[in-house]
Amino acid sequence: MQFVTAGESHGPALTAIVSGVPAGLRISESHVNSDLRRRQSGYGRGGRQKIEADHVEVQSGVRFGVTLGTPVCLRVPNRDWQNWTDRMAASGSAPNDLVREVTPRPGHADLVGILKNNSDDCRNVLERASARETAARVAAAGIAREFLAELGVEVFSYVTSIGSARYEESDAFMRCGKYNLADIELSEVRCPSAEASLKMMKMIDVARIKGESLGGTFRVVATGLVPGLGDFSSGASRLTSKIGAALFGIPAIKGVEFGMGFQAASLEGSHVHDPIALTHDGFTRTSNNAGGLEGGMTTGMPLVVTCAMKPIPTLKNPLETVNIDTMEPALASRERSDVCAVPAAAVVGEAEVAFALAAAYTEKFGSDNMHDIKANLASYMDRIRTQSR
Ligand code: EPS
Repeated sequence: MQFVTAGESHGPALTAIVSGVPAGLRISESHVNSDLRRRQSGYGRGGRQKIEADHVEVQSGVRFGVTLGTPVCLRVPNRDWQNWTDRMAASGSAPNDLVREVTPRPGHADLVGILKNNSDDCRNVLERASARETAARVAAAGIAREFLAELGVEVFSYVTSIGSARYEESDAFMRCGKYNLADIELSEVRCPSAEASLKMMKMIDVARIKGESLGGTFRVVATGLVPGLGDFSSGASRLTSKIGAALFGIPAIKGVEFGMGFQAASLEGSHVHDPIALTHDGFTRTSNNAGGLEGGMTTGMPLVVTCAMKPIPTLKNPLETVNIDTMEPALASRERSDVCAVPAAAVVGEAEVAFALAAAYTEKFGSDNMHDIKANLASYMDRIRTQSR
């Protein structure tokens, strides 16, 4: 299963084409729309989210709510397009009063993008570099999530810090698979602790008053996985590489840790590796410091990945830059922006992980149709049960 997206932040729409989708998978537009809504929400979002009400239009690959095994094309219209029709027109020439973006924002793709593409207008870069594009990824991953749900896999996320406000968890890698999802969804910052949520929201309030922006960390968790997804035989085929690459593809993600991550580097081996035990259900682990991956393959324990997001580059009190017309020092563009988008990024993280997992399932169990995939999965699980007896 693969996807590609197209579309600019203030163009008519974002589009995703998902290929390799098995036939016979039930798709609910309302499930996809609910993920799109979750991506738009979160304390600290800016004015743009008051304009948009993201929803998906299924353009191909689905008939009577069931996939045909053909490419699925999804469209998410941009409501803001109506305010940009002349400035973002696909044909004709630029309006006489067009204001080019000439003060690149430090931290955004603006400067390096225009140098790379030989452009005199940062808008030619920022429109696509904008995290608005992640709406299309979330839509695409809606297909992956329906597929995973049929195979008993659930993917969710929660926020562990915003700025210096942290949610202190004990035994996170074992416990996080058991969180009450309603607690996370009801928190305005997607944090399961009401107390930590308040601290994070206060942090965002202070940043807003100061004209600052904030980053943070979030975890993505997947439960119900079978052991052996991914591969150990080459670097690129390791699921760790694939999930890592997918998560680093989200704008502003600066770090990805699997399980214990960086902490493992400072501990002795016996405090890191997860002991193997045998139960009536087969092999298990008595801890999950590896975060559900060993040798680039799923262990069958919950997959736990933590991501670090940097603060959003667009600042109300902007940093210094250089005007690319005059080459004089200037202040960076002050576009409308979010103060903090960590809760939204967590939902995008879910999407990336869901897609990587769905691709791993189709790689292992086939991708023609749901009936055969389920039969292949059942036979694999039978064989594993026999092997662990
Ligand atoms: C973004 C700038 C803002 C954000 C946008 C990402 O958009 P605008 O410039 O239209 O105010 O709101 O994110 C989204 C629109 C979204 O849906 O997530 C940027 O520069 O990256």
